[in-house]
Amino acid sequence: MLRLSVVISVVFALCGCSHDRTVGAVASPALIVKISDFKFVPKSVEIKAGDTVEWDNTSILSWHTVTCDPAKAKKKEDVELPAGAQAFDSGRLNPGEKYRYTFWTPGTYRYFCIPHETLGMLGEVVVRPR
Ligand SMILES: [Cu+2]
Repeated sequence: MLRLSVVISVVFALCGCSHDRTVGAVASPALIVKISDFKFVPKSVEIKAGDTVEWDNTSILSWHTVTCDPAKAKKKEDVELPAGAQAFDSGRLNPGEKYRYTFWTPGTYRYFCIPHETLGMLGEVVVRPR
């Protein structure tokens, strides 16, 4: 059985077929930001307009959020959105859960984690024009 699956994999690799299991129109991420130890890693990332970022909560115990919404920040300076960009919020991300967001408006986005904003759990996405 193992040999058969190896043969099938080789055949698929040789024929160049796409066997992507992604369902629906969710874009694959340009990069991944890990959420661990009450930090976003890397803290600051740079992408191009239309790219998708995935946040991956690799924490064992804590839930977190990816929140870029001035209305939800305790401190104004912890959040920033380019003019015309929509606020967004992942909601509660339990350990092992992921969140994806596609950035269309160029500029600087500064975001935070709702329960840990005061601990300095902050991140930044810089979106360059295409
Ligand atoms: Cu957090």
